[in-house]
Amino acid sequence: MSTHIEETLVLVKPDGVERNLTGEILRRIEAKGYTIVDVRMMRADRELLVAHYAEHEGKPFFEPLVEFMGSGPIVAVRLRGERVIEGFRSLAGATDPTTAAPGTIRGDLARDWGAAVQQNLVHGSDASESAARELTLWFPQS
Ligand code: DAT
Ligand code: MG
Repeated sequence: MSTHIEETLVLVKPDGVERNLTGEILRRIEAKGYTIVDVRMMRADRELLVAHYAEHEGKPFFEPLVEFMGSGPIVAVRLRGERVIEGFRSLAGATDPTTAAPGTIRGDLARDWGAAVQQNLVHGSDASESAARELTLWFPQS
């Protein structure tokens, strides 16, 4: 049987760090069996965030999103595993925390606090091309 080991970028967003959910989120990732290859806590500057969310530039939620992502520290994780890109997206749940399924990070731990769907705790790359691009942005040395 062929294997498909790959890497993805996970971000614990400022709301996750602020709410002391970093440990709970990393616990779920490790319990699933994925490998944390690298982790760093940092504040992202605007240049990094604009590059990270380039696909959303021009959308009405872009500026508030960049502002929110720069509002506090973020924990960036390089994660490795079999089909981890798809697998972490499944652990994270749907973008809108109000409708994200129970059992998922967003479904269990996030909700609409009046800030639309912005404060949804985590980011996960959505494809191998975006994972490679985003990992280079957040982990330029590794
Ligand atoms: P995801 O984070 O599930 O990959 P996305 O890439 O479509 O979702 O959007 C990136 C982030 O932007 C998302 O986590 C929260 C925010 N966002 C998306 N759609 C939004 C909307 N309609 N209004 C406000 N924020 C939104
Ligand atoms: Mg996305």
